[in-house]
Amino acid sequence: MSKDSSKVFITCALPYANGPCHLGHLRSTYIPADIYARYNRMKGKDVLLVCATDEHGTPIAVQAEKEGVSPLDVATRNYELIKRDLELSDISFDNFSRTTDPLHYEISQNFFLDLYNKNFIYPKTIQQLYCPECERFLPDRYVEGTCPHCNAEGARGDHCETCGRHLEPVQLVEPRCLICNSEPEARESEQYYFRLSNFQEQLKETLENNTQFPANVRNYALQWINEGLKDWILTRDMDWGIPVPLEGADGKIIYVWGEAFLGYISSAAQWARRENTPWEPYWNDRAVHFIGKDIIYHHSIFWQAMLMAYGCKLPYNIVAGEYLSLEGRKMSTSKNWVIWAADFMEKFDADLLRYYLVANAPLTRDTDFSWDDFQRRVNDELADVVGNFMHRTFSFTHRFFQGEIPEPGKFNDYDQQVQKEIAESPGRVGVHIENFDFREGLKEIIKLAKLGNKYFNDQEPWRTVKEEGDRAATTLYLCNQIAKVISIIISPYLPSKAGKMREILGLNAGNGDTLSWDDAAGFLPAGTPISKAKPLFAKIDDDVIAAEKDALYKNLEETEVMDDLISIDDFIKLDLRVGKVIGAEKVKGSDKLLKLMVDVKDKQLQVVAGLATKYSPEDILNQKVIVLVNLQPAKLFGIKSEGMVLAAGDSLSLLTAPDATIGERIQ
Ligand code: B3M
Ligand code: ZN
Repeated sequence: MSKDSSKVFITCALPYANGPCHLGHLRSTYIPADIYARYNRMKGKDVLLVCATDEHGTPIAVQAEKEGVSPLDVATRNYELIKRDLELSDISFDNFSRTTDPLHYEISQNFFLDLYNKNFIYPKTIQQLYCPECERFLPDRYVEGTCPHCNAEGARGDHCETCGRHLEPVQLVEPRCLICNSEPEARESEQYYFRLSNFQEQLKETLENNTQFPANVRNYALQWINEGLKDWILTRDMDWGIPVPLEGADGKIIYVWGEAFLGYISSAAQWARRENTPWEPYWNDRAVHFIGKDIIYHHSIFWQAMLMAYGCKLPYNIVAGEYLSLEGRKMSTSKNWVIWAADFMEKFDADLLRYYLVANAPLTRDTDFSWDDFQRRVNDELADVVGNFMHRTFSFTHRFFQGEIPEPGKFNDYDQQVQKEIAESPGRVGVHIENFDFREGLKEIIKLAKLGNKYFNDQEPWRTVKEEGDRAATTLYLCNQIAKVISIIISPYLPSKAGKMREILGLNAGNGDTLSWDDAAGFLPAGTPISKAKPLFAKIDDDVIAAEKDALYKNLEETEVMDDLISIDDFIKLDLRVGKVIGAEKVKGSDKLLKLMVDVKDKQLQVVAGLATKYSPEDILNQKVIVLVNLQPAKLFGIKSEGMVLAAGDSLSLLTAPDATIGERIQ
């Protein structure tokens, strides 16, 4: 094969070792990276495709603490699962490492030290939450509390799910330690910061001038940069992680995002040691990162700034795959609204998934996995178009030409047009892949198979074979050439199916990466033996899809039962009574609140209610209302409120029970 000596360093975002892979991971990151790697290998480039599991970070530590095992146990278990999932998906890594590997520790610590020695990392004393009960500083995710912005409860130390804002643990109102539930206190602690703000201008320039970066990456990143970059805290007080390699920094680790990127390098370095060859030339020729869109910030800003500080070449591209939803709903592992890679691959070939996820939408758009659509694309596109074309070509060759590619006659215009398509398709598909438009490349291949079917139909070889002349031979000659070029250029997308196609054509059936892309359009000589056609793509039956949907929706029902329904015991806890409003006045300074006195027979409760925009004190006085009487007292506008008067949400329509007796229980 033609050898192009240039090298490509390709990485996939390191999956967290806190669970196996699902289809979302495969769609956004691993499948596109693998297509790109396989294509480049076929182009004769020297490719290094690396990844590793990201094994530090609080979620893994929290999970381990819950299970009563070590974080390394949790990480190891998940490393095995993830590695298996990625193998099942046919991702052709040259190396798959772990961030708990000693080499990764060494490389990350050296990198940290380098930046520290260059004064890009500096110490600063800050307020952090300390749990006196557990006797330790609490990392972000060990704390929960009320969001200071939107008042939502259960906000995490670093993020409020309700309003989406970033938080610092010390900002939480009424924080609680997630380990022991006691209230942590703010204490001073020294941490190390990375001078991210120094790189504001340089990053801006890089992003503005880099026309290679896809629009989603550039636009997001430039927006953040324009909002202004602050220095970034790079260490934590915690056991699980890579120790900060500085004196007096005992008990401190490098923040997981401060070392995870180095996993790209340490995985390559591990490979380089094994292969006894340097990895640096790969990085220096061209580095391409494949990531999910949720970590664009980290790669375009943090990582690039760290590389600038270190003083090495920046990545050629950062390709960010957008989200995959499932049957129109957001995927959720906690609700089991998810398809795990291993479950999928137990029933279907990886290539069907690879096809579907690429064909479904461009990488830069969110898209949806739907079982019906998956079935439709497999049946209508893979089976009916590609499979059918190959099958009729190979069967016909057997039936009428003794299983050999026939000698063609003179090409007419139509034949020449087909010949031209064959010659041009590898180039066209290649350009799309080089531009990271994987879907467009795949569409070209399907178009070629469609052309093959049309040509076969138009030429009617079943008729011309009975006539004088070599029309049928020419038709089948060209159809076999179409099959051949498809069997090669579809290889980055569907490596295993492509191997099966090539097996029939007597070509290298194994790893397509060793085939030359540029020679793909070369014609097989007449007389080349063709094996018997074997079905390449079986159609998926309706009942198979129905069973998958049933299983999936059952998960949803089960978790919804758990999530949304309460038991009768829960309901009984609510002490709802009929009460008579015996006093009502406006709360001074508020146009929403009324202060009510409600008689519920055995006591009188003071209730502050948000009803003033709809009811005047006179409207409400003497009404028999429904009151929740066992509510924890709270202060509203500085006034004590001991219960809740029920009203409909938006309309504020008051619930009343005119005929009921005061004190009667609602049940
Ligand atoms: N471990 C996974 C994620 O946020 C994270 C990626 C690290 S890449 C250096 O998707
Ligand atoms: Zn605690």
